Amino acid sequence: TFDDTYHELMKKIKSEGSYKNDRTGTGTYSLFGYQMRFDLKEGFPLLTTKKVLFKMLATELIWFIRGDTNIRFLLQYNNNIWNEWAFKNWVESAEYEGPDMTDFGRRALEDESFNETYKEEMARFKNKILEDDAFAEEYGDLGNVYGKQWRHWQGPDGSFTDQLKNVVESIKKNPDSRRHIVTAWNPAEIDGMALPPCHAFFQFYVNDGKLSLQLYQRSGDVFLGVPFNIASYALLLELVARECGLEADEFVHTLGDAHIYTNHMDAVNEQLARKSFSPPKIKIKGNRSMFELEYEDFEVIDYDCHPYIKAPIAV
Ligand code: DHF
Ligand code: TMP
Repeated sequence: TFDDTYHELMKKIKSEGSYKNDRTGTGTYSLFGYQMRFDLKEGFPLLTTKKVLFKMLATELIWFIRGDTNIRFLLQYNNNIWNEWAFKNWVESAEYEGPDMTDFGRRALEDESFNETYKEEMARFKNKILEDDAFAEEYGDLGNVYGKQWRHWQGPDGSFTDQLKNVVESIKKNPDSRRHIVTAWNPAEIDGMALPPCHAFFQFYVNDGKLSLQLYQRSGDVFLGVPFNIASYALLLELVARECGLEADEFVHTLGDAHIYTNHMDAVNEQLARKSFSPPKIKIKGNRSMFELEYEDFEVIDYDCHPYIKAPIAV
């Protein structure tokens, strides 16, 4: 099952991963180079050994497809997955005058009274993003991240390339092409990003009326990020297949640095002890194009899963 494929990766990191320090100061167990294959003809790969919040990854994918890079859209769906990275820009700006938020991610875990102050500041920040247009424009934007690169890649002459529209057109017109590629990794713009793209590069492949997608992810937080990434790219593959009149075939997920954060180990063991259910199915309702889809157009059917497992995110 899809869960087994994912559990194999967690087990391999546990048994063969080396301890490695990382940018966030948390520490990880890590290995380099790993590939998983998910056959979408067997169902939709939303993991069942813990609850994965479909609404969060679906609204994030719609946000990418819209070419949006401002967290205001996500907050309107009560989606908080990108807050910390926008908040970081705000508290490090000259305009911020509140309590010191240096290293807030780690301090919030270690110091209960700081955690209270942090939660208040974060709540204030979120309200301001939702209510103050000028503030949102300045501090809600994550910079030249996924949405910008997928839809408005800027070339040296200033002109824009819509990689996503182009790839859909090339799949329709020239299915056998070996150049069906979208890249979010734009070396010249890495500096202007809240976080350099983790899911950096993907390619489509057409064979016998069926469409596959392979993703290269340079860095994978295997417990928190990767379950989202699997479901998100499987959903993208379903959308592009539907747009092109093809059947969705395989999602191939290639990882560079695949790691488990040291403070996720208990959560990982809890999940590994669970038995999987059969995977759910995904339904895309109506006939709106993938470029106009809304969250309400998606329906996950028969999602039986074990309870949610909470784990801290490394910032
Ligand atoms: N940093 C790190 N260290 N790991 C990540 O996975 C990550 N992902 C980012 C940005 N920075 C990151 C963007 N994607 C969550 C999932 C995906 C994601 C960001 C956050 C997350 O926290 N998921 C939780 C709960 C979500 C919620 O309660 O809203 C989960 O349990 O899946
Ligand atoms: P890095 O830029 O130092 O690699 O840190 C990024 C962290 O976020 C790393 O743990 C990988 C994780 N991540 C994912 O796993 N999936 C994602 O979609 C994103 C945005 C980040």
